[in-house]
Amino acid sequence: MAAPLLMSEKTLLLTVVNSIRRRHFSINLVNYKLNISRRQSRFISTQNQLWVHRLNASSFYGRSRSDHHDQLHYNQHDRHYHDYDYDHSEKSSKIGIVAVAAATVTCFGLFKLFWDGFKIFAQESEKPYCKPSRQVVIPTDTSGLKLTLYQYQTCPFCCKVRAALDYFGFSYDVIEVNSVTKKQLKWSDYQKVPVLVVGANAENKQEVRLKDSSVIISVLESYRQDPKASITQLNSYYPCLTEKEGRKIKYNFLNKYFIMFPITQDSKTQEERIEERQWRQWADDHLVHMLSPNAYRTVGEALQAFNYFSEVGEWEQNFTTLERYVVIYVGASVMYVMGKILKQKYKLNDDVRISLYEACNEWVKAVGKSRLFMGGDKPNLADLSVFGVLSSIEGCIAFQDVLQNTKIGPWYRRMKEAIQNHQGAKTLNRLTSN
Ligand SMILES: N[C@@H](CCC(=O)N[C@@H](CS)C(=O)NCC(=O)O)C(=O)O
Repeated sequence: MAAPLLMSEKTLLLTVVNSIRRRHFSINLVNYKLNISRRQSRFISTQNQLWVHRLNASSFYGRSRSDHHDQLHYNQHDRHYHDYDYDHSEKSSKIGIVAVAAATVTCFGLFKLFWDGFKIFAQESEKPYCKPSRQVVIPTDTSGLKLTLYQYQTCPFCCKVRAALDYFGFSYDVIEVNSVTKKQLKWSDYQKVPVLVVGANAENKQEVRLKDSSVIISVLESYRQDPKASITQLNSYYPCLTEKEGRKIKYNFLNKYFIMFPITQDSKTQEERIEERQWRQWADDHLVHMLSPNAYRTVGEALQAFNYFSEVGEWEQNFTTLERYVVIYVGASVMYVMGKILKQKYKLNDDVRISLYEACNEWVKAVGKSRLFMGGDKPNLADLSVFGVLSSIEGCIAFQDVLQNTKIGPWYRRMKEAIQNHQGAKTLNRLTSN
């Protein structure tokens, strides 16, 4: 990956350039350990800069706070937040050496920047045409967005995205990705699903590839709130930090539970927003971990689950017979073992069903008796996320057990109806046709 290298060079460059400018050499570069969600921050963009705005504070956090602090900003190329904390005590007489070093580093940095940028551009532009597995057409969709969802039909994260797309009445094409060969995703350096590709249009000169289910949902919701905003710009508010974990790459999308919109258009209270974010995160960080140990609890249940996935994912149409059998039998065996590992990892009850029931009851309690949905009379993004995650195991034995042993049924059925009828589409049409 080019980004970490680029980052260190840019950091070095900035450090040297700033040191020359200020004629100070002792610079203490402090990596900001910024936990956006904990700070409950809002980002407001100005071109390539994101200003960090604390909801509870009256001033922009990102503005120059003193002579000793540069403003906190996010630059598109950095992929890191930095605060430059200058120590003004030391002065140097070695300006010449530093100037030569700076020039060398600058040249090298610029060359690398250009080269890496070119490689990324070349790599990203190679997406071949892929025939959609199916098309969802909502006649009332006036958003003007051409959406293509790369997905696994029963991946909980993809189900979350579909729940949001369907509820809000977006039309979209679906490309079912082969989970073994991933040939439909060969063009992408990000090898996970879902990926939502937004085609080029008047506002978006180039197509935009949205990664991560929560980012996708937040971008779509931000767009719904402010249909004049470009998707490219909205996507830039969710920068991705990558980290190598052995051979794996870990992706961390900042702000992914935050909606970016003009303050004046927000009809929710701060408490409602916080609650919505918390439960969206809960769906990703807690509820989702209940699924595999429960769906693949026994070899029989694992096979039943994979046959169900094959049916709803239309694997017969999308994969060759051999591929399908490999995925079903190998997949079921692997996931049976994985289920046991995940049970340990997430410290689930010995009887994994108990943990699943507890999670569902926790959600029912959070919604409470006085509201139809967590969002009140209509679902909010937390409702859609929890529903999406649970719906991924709808055809599994575990889900039937959940309906029989918890009180989640009525809420789940209300959600299903609201989504099937695209009840959120009214809002979409009203917002986007203005
Ligand atoms: N945080 C991501 C997680 C996505 C994810 O882990 N997706 C799984 C499928 S459920 C995946 O693509 N795993 C990689 C693979 O199948 O190779 C999101 O919310 O979209």
